[in-house]
Parts: sequence; structure tokens; C-alpha cells
Amino acid sequence: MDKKEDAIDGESELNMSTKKPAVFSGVAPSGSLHIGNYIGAIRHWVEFQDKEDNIFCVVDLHAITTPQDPRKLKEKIYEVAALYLACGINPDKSKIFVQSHNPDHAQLAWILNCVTPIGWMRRMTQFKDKSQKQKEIVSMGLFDYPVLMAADILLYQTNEVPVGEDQKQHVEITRDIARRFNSRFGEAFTIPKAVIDTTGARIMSLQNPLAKMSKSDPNPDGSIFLLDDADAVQHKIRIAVTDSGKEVKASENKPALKNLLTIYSVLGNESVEALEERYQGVGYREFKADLAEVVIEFLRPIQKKYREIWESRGYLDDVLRRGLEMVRPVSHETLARVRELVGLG
Ligand code: AQP
Repeated sequence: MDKKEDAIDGESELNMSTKKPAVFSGVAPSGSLHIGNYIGAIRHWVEFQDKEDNIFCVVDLHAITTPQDPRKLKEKIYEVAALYLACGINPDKSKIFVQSHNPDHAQLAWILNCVTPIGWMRRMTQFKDKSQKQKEIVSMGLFDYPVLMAADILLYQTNEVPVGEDQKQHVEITRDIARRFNSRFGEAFTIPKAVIDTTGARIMSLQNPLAKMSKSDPNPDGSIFLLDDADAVQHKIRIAVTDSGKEVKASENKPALKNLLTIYSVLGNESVEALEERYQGVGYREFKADLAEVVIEFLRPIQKKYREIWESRGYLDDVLRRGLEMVRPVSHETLARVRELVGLG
């Protein structure tokens, strides 16, 4: 991974003694996981598992910031956890748990709400995007999403937050909130930094290469889901929009091709330059057929492992329970210090 550390310092006042950097990241079970979630986030979690002290959370409280079908949500929570494991997260190396199973997240979020200026929140671009798409009411929860995310990260004295480009602004506000709290009340939080890869940090919709691939896109043809079968993958790639011309090139004026080449490069483990060379003079149709095969082959072992995990639900429950047991002492300690500093209880 070409690791781009977004923040310069990643000051770590409280974590100086920890040998491995503390990492926190998560995915909201607001829909089915897609290859954008994998390329932008999960693959990096897997890659750095040995070198870091990891917490990977299923952030279900974030999912309900937009309307969810309660029965589907429950299933998606476990689907996301099973997919973490199927993608290569090892529960002996990383702690996996469900956000709402630890009430410390909601309590810290409330306290942080009370130190976060509303003007900072109004600048959040994801809120602007998501609230415009909302047909029903725009909830306070959606507006408050970045503060809850700050609580998730700060509870565990996190040093690094591996995320896709779309979450960069949320990690920046987390840093601002932590600094503000520390300077007003006293040292409580490590200042985290976002870790964003330069390749694949923003995978775009196959139907609109100017919009990011998203779980909640009403058009399912824009996203390749990790559990899509071979027919669905072939269909979605065949009908994926392309740019004018015939060249298979990843230039700025060919956003659709650039996106398809990035997906091919990451999932097929081949450089974009090598692919451009190989597909010189070859039409889009052949390129797309090969790309579909690469994606299908990439998904095959993940889906096999997912099915095995799904069938042994007791195992998954056990992984999530163990993860929760391991993270709670850390979040308790942070919250106790915060309560003390603020003068609560
Ligand atoms: N298209 C993407 N390209 C690269 N990375 C992406 N991520 C999401 N979409 C892309 C990264 O995946 C992680 C989990 O994201 P999330 O579930 O917390 O929320 P999100 O960023 O809002 O993801 P979605 O898929 O767009 O969900 P909905 O539609 O529910 O909002 C994050 O690290 C994110 O950067």
C-alpha cells in the first residue's frame, strides 16, 4: 500500500508507551458492502493487521442516521461482521464488535456534542450530500454523525484511522474536537490521524463515475457488492458507463475508465500502467469481459468463507462477544477520565 498519512503528526500524548499504533475503523451496516468499502478501507485493515493494535467495529448506530428497515438492519449487522472475517480480518489479531453493544460510544458522543461548535458541523460535506438525498426527514442523528464518529475513535486512544477519502473531513473534525476538549478540560484524548491510501481511496459508481460507489445508491447497478454472484458482476460491468473514444486509459478526462482500471489494478494485483499497455488497441468490450473475470475470481474465496461463517452463527457471536470484552476496559477508562474532567457524577 502506498500509505498516505493525511495528518502530519498524529500526536499521541496518551499512547506514547504503546508499541503498536492503536487503530480504529468501521463500516456502517446501512446496506450491502461493496468493493469500494473493501478497496478504500477493509483491505488496508487486513494488510496492517500484524503491525497494529486493531479495533474494527460494525457501526450500527451510524447506520440508523438514515432510515433502515429494522429486520434487515439486524441481519446486515451480522453480515458485515461475517464479511470482515471473510475478507481476512483475524479475530485473534483484531478486535471486532458491534458499536451499540458498548454504550460508552453514545455517552461520550453526548459529552462531545457539548463541546463541539455547531459551525464546525455545518461545514461537513457528507451531511450536505446525504441530507439532500433524504426523502424523509433529515434527522439530528445524521447531522451529528461526525461527533459520534469522533467518540468512536477517541474512546480507544486511537492513533490511526484507515478510511476512504470520503471520511477525511470527519477525522479532521475528530482531531479538532479532541484538541478542544484537551485544552479546555485537560488531557483526555490521543489526537488521531487519518490514513488514506493514494490508490482506490474513492471508488466511483459504475453508473456515474463522478459519484462515489455507495451502499445506499438507489441504483444497484452502480455498485458491485461483495456478495454479488458471477452473473450480477458480469451484467454490472457490461453495462458500466464508459467514456467517449476507444482507448483504455486512466486519464483525468476519462473518469469511467480510470475507475474501472483502478478496480482491475487493485483486485487483479497489476499496475494501471501494465494494464494500459496490455489493452492498447483493444476495445472496451474485451477489457470489460476480463475485468468481470478478475472481480469474480477475487470475490469467490471471500464468498466461500462468508458462507462457512454464516452457517456457524455461534462462532460469529463468540467473536463479537470476545471483541466487546476486550475493548470495554479501554473505553471505560477513557470515559471515566472524561466524566471526571467534566465534573459529572
Ligand atoms: N466508494 C468508496 N471508495 C473508497 N472507500 C469507500 N468507503 C465507502 N465508500 C467508498 C470507505 O468505506 C468505509 C466504510 O464506510 P461507511 O460504511 O462508514 O460509510 P460511507 O463512507 O458513507 O459508505 P457508503 O458505502 O457510501 O455507505 P452509505 O451509502 O450508507 O453512506 C469508510 O472508510 C469509507 O471511507
